[in-house]
Amino acid sequence: MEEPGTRIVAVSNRLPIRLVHGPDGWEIKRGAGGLVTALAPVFRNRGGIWIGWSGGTNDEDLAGLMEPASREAGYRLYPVPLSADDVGDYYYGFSNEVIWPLFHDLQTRCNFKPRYWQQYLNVNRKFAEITTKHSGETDYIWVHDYHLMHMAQSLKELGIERNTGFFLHIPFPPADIFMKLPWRAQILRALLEYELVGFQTMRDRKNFIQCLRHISSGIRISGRGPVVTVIVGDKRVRVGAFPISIDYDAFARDAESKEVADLAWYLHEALPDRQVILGVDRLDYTKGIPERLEAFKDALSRFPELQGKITLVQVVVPSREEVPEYQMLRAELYRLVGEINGQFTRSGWVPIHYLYRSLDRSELLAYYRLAEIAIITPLKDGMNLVAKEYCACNLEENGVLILSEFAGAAAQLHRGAIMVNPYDVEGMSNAIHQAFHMDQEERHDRMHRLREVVHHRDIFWWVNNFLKAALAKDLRAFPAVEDYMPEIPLAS
Ligand code: GDG
Repeated sequence: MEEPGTRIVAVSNRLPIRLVHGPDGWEIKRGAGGLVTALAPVFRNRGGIWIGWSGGTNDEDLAGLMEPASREAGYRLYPVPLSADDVGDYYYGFSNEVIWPLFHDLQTRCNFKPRYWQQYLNVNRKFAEITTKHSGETDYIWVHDYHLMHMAQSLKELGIERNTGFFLHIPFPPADIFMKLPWRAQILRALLEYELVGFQTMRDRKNFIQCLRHISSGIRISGRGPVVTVIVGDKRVRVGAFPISIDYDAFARDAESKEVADLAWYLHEALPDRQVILGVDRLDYTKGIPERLEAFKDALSRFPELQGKITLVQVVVPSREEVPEYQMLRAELYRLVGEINGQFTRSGWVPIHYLYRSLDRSELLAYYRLAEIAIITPLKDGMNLVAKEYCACNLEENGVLILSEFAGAAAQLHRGAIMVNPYDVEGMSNAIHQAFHMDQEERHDRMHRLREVVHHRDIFWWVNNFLKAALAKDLRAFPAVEDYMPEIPLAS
């Protein structure tokens, strides 16, 4: 039975928008990245509230922009104002120099500064205050990702009762790694303040439960299947695995459009008589891009029949460019691409086409559609939506997916993909060779299988599963947008 009044309040570090300084001052554009791509279709259909940081530090200038942005998005946006200190220590510091590397098993990149933790607590409290201001007791507060693990506890410290759920988009590391975190007990206890904690895979859920056993001996698990109840003292918390996904139908439909088909044809015409192998990643040291370039180089050396017959199109979307480590990675990629192209290029063939920019959606889909092979080899990844998007757009079902064992997506896609260890350069090079020579029948069988999985386990399935575990109801039980945003006229 529908319970009117329950609406979703999503809380994430960033609002699903980007601020761009244009000739007439600030303009708001749709944000990029996995979380926005996943949740935007859900909110577009059902409305809701989204609370997050705007990405700037002078939100007074932006107050007037939120109304039109909310109207355009179809859901309400409320910014959490952050100071430069907040951004430095909570975002760049604790989130990106501690949790991000640690949770991707790269603990040597961590910088465990005590002051980062203090600011993480302060900013989580700010998010809790804004959430309190804009939500009511019957709302469902759905908190996203590693920046806000403490938020449910912050709400409780403010004396606020809400039904809260948390979803971690990145991996949860094994206990051997997690236990290095100086604030391990505080983080685990804070996560237990949510009513539901969701992970991408069963592996992440298992790691989390093992870490809980390290800090508390009296843990009991009740139930079976993807969602179980963890009982610690008098606390009962639902803990589940919910592999995030994409709006499959929208990707498949848009890939079929004339615009994308024409663009794909045009782009492939410029690369005649050869296979395109595609990589698409945010600039990040977790994505395994240098190792992949080394593997491509190795493949060109050991399998010379590939020369002139295969082109790697590597798209790298700029990200966290203010951070020195990311600047170093960018420089390393330019160096590697230059080295490989310098060694192998010959008249009429450049082995790597390197695109260091964000593509518009049609261009991205055109590349997905035209690529005979996709190579997605993160060292570790919560899920990796690019792998799923490639499958959805492969309408002819003749593409080959090379996928890292350490992407969350591997749990669902390992049967159809060629699986690789992203640290094994020769293994990846062999996989490129195998994919290049794969016959049409095997390509079709594998891609058909992959597309079935992504189709049946799409983003709406993901949201439904999470909400069912959280509230025992699915998306249809949430009111349509006009029921609770009457003062905002919908798109005219
Ligand atoms: C985090 C986790 C998890 C990429 N290039 C362009 C572009 N993109 C879009 C893709 C995709 C998204 O960005 C990237 O998502 P990923 O999942 O691959 O990676 P993260 O950004 O690291 O996301 C990840 C995800 O959260 C969701 O839970 O899967 O593991 O790390 O949707 O399409 N979009 C456009 N132009 C580009 O050039 N328009």
